[in-house]
Amino acid sequence: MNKLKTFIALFVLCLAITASAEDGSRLWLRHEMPKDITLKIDPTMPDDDGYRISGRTVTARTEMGLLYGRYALLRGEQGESHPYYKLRILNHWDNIDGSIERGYAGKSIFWNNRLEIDHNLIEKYAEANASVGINGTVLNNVNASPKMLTRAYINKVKEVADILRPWGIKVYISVNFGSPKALGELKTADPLNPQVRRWWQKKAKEIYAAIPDFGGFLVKANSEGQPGPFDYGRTHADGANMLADALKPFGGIVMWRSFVYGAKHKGEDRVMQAVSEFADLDGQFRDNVILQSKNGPLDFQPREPYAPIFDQMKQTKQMAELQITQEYLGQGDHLAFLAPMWKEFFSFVEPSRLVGIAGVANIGLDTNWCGHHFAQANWYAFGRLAWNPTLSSKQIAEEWIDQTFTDDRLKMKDERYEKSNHISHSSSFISQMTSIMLRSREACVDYMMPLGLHHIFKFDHHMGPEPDGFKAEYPLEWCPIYYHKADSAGIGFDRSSRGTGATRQYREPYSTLYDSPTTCPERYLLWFHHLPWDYRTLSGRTLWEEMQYRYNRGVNEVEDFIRIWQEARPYIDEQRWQEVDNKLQKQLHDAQEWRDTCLGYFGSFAI
Ligand code: GCV
Repeated sequence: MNKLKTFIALFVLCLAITASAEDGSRLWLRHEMPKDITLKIDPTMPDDDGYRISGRTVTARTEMGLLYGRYALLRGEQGESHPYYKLRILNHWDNIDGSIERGYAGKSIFWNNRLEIDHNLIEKYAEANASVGINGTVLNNVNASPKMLTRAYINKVKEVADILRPWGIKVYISVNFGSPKALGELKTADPLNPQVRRWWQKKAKEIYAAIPDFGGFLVKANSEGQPGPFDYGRTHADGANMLADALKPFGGIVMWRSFVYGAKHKGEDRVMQAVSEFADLDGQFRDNVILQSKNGPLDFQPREPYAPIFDQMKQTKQMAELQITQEYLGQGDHLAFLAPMWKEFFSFVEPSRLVGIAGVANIGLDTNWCGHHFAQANWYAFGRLAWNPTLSSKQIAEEWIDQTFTDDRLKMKDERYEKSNHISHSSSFISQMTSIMLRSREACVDYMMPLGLHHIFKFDHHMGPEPDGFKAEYPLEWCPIYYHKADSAGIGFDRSSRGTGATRQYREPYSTLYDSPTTCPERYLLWFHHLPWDYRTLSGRTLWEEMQYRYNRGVNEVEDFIRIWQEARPYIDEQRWQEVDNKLQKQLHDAQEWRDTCLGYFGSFAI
């Protein structure tokens, strides 16, 4: 059976990679399929879906390993490779009406009001995921509709699961903790109530009857208005364990999110609230519960220090949640390659502390899947790092560019390109594109949040700057002024032991390092400290001068990206060149807006 499934997957792979090179919907999957590949099963290999490639021979213990190895061969790999994490999962924030929370590439590929699934499209999606080793997907938003647990939706989840299965991808769903009550079936959703427990057990049975390899639930509880165990005076552990018990007989897991603020610890520094809510519960979760936390303690800012909850939960299984969709990084308009950001996270949180990785997807119905051609690179990078977090950003960028922009025709051009001295004697097209990608996230940081300033974003949609943002009707933690605290004395959020004490949530040496402005890395300076405008930075410039320098540097970088892109024009098909160029022009306009708005506003205090 497995053999048949993989055969089907490989057959579809052959069809897919012969698709037209100019097809706007294509992803990085475009190599010519080598004709003479040999596939071998070796039961003595380690017990996972890894592979070994020697010349044109792919060897693996499992059929999935052969499929993964095949794609690896296509991208030029040789040698042996094994997945670092068992759980490599996309989280779709797709609503059942087809809209996508923080989605910038059109509507959902899974959901629409007609409850129709486009099998071809889902098949392509599956192939793209399998090609980079992604093996799980949560099909709906963490702000979950209770309807997801009704028969009609379970049937649709089954339909998707059947398409994804041959590609080694399990389906999961986000559940609304209040479902038994919200669906009108019970009067309560109290996790310790026996009827509620039975309701979830029955629901799990119903789901597994339809989807025997169903993965489990993702839960956002008592966060941003979602129901949860606090509503009944219970803890996160009570809530998560109740669901875990229901899934356990079938092998399912619960991914319980730690993204909480404004509930039990309302009023405390927002970045501290997750640790305050969860630290005491360490050791109380079932073994099929995984605590899923965002990489930073706030909310997917272009740069955050790592979230200290990863230090604090020593006996609880943990997953990192990365955001592939660029909610705070220019959305569908800015070129921002995120591998360097995720690598930065892994430099603080040992990959071995985690049992899996989740990525909030950036995929939608747009012809190019992700809104911006270069945003596909973040989907690709997520998969590659979930498979192997030790890969370098450079390697991932080069692989993606090579597979996405260069076919034989373009490679021929590329040789000409090198000779033509358009960019420089020694640089090839790939290295110039890699350079843009590797510099792009840092450029965003410079023009959006230099020196650790954060959450200066416009309300609600989080695109563009609003440094004077304050609205009495919103929670204070949504207001930019809460974060930068600019006044005539200085700027920044004092989270040192003299301020909110957030630095104390970190392990050593970071706790001590972050606590003093003289040892705190400058990239986090205003995240942890409130400093006077004439504070001397490492460059010798005052804080105010350094801010100006960095905002300008960010804008200059985008200008340089445009220059390089202009020179690359002859070597990229016109449609994609033009589409990316339009986006870069918009990015430049936005970067200038960030610089001018922020310097204008902060200057009114500094000067
Ligand atoms: C899914 C931020 C986003 C919300 C998102 C939330 C979360 O607040 O702006 O859109 O909701 O994070 O991760 O739950």
